[in-house]
Amino acid sequence: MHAEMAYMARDPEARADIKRWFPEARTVVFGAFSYLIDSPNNPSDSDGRLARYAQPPDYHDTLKNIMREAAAWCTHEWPGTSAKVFVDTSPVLERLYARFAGLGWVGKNSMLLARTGSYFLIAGMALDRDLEPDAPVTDHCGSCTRCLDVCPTDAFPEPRVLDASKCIAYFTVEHRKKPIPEEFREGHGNWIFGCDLCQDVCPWNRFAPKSSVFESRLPLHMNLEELAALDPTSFNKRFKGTPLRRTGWAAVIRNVLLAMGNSKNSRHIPTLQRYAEHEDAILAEQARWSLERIDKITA
Ligand code: B12
Ligand code: SF4
Ligand code: SF4
Repeated sequence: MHAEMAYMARDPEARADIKRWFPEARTVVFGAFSYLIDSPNNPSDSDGRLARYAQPPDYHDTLKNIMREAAAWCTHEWPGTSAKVFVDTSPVLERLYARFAGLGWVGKNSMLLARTGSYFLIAGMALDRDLEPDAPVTDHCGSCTRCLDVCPTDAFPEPRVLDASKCIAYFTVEHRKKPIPEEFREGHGNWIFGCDLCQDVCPWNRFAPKSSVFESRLPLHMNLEELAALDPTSFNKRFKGTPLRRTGWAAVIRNVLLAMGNSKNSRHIPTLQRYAEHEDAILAEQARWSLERIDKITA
């Protein structure tokens, strides 16, 4: 259930077997890095919401650097050892390996989850050397179903299985060059980048520690009108070094226009009217849908 993320279907055997990617691999070492910085505080209905992982600067470089330092330590400590580092980009089923490495269990929301919650990112390295493995962690979801119940787009066909083609995190971040399908638009609420609903309700996240490696680059809420006023150049400048830059102006503005419609706030009507005439057909259509939604609500 990959939606249209082509890279996910690439080389499936290597993803499941790390030795196809690094034949000498004997051990996989994982790090978990909390990205919890702030908590959302009373957004107004003129604000859009960002997922917590989008707050720090794009995490790939930070985590790669930390793991490279760890790899350098290993090769210095054990001469002749080779190590390969990976963060998202390599063709490895990272969560599966991280689970076997004892970092946590797979929660019903499909996140890797520990007694200290799930607000962490993972990064790994493979070594051509045997190390004593940690024991896998047992499942502590019990009879809880909060994450399954809260998902506004019904993205869990069963516990622990995510249908990415229904997930707000997928639509707002990865589904860039197409409109958001109508059936999911209302469910998006005010999310403009990612979604944390199925984590925010998880009782284990009450124990989540604050990040010690990431600093805040963006707030969790951003004013929709200010975002809609950005053009591609000012957008790229404003979001340089953040994950919003990779998703790009057109897709983020599409998300902003959708959030304006869902806000039910008539103050967004002039901006939506302007975008309804935009040369980008996806933005124009989204603006018209949102205008119609506000009209219906305010009538
Ligand atoms: C593509 C991708 C997405 C896609 C699709 C996600 C998906 N589940 O398939 C989209 C865009 C939707 C997405 C969303 C998010 N993502 Co993402 N994503 C990835 C990426 C790049 C690949 C994931 C992948 O291969 N999926 C395919 C499935 C088959 O594999 P899997 O999910 O890794 O592992 C599953 C199987 O092994 C299976 N499994 C294992 N054991 C068991 C046992 C049982 C009993 C069962 C039934 C299943 C099962 O369940 C595992 C967990 O889902 C990874 C990085 C990476 N390379 O792994 C980050 C990653 C998974 N994402 C991450 C994050 C933070 C998020 C978001 C929270 C971001 C946000 N706030 O918007 C959301 C969470 C949505 C959710 N509830 O899962 C983190 C998760 C960290 C963690 N603690 O788990 C990762 C690991 C990135 C990282 N470097 O840390 N993501
Ligand atoms: S991230 Fe949001 S849309 Fe995706 S599964 Fe979780 S609650 Fe549902
Ligand atoms: S909300 Fe409940 S069911 Fe979902 S992951 Fe957390 S503990 Fe498990």
